[in-house]
Amino acid sequence: MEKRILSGMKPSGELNIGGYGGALSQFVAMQEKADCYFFIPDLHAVTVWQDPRELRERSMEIAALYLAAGIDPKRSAVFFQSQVPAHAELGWLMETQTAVGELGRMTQYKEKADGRESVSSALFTYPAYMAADILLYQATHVPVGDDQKQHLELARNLAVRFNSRFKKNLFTIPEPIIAGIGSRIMGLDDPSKKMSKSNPNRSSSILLMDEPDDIRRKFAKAVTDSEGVVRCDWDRKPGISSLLEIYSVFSGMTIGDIESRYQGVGYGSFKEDLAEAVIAKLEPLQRSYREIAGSEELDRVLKDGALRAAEAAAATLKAVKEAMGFVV
Ligand code: ATP
Ligand code: LTN
Repeated sequence: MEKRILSGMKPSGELNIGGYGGALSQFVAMQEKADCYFFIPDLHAVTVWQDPRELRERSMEIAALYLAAGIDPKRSAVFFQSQVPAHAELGWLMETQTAVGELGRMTQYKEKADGRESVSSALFTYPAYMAADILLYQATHVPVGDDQKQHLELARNLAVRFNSRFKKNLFTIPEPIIAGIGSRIMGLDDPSKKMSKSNPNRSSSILLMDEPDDIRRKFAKAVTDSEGVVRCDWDRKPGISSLLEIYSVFSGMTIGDIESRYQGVGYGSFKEDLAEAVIAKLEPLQRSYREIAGSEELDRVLKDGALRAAEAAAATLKAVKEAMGFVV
């Protein structure tokens, strides 16, 4: 069977190296080997409050960053979720077969709802819509960070459920692809929490568009431990372990090689070299971003991507509606 890949990053804030390690760097590596759909899940961003002007700007920024990172629009469809109405339509149908109990167990929901006086019902039902994003394109593989494992499991369960309740082979059962290295990059200020776009503390994340001096300053201040030994140990040394993963993603070196290189050397020079490795990778990406952002070519790519996506999505949606008993 042909490989078909789908994934996306929400325009809920400025992209950071967490999303790059867990997702974006994988997208680029995979497009050679598969039919790819890389979308911007803007409908999902509004499950929490977004300022309308910022949402529009962030959405265009992410689209430009996809291309700047190396996604080739000739090979991959790049598009906004909100421009393909089939996402919302299949999302509704998914919701009808999803139990409230299943959604209540989702840890991302629990974390995002924690401490808020009121949350939108969309934040709760959103994993059923994420399943629709994936199943609409009959995706075989979905590259995501570690935090999305549970959502992928729900998408798989829903695919199996539809296939058994309505029609055999209606949906392809998608496999998650979770990178060995880079799938969990933690906040620089608190290594017990993942580096997140929605965190208002700007020094907890390295943004893809950060200036070199900001990157050096943020790494220098990153929370570590008092042992003074550069080694990977997620239970006892989550700060250093996460920095090692970042180093590995950005330098291509293995964790073992990095540990050997910094034997007997303090955290100071390890962090300085880490900053330089990240800057070296981000500089060309930022240069290319500046060329692409605001260009007519980007508008054309997005329009073409939405058309290609809508065509693929329409075929699945029609089959699902027929199987469920709608008059089509
Ligand atoms: P938010 O904080 O607003 O929920 P996010 O950064 O978690 O945003 P997305 O940008 O939608 O969410 O995530 C896009 C992809 O990047 C997902 O596959 C996610 O698993 C991955 N990702 C996000 N943050 C990290 C991280 N810190 N480490 C590894 N992968 C990550
Ligand atoms: N839920 C993801 C973003 C997302 C996604 C998807 C990822 C929405 N739909 C489909 C992969 C496939 C998140 O919160 N990071």
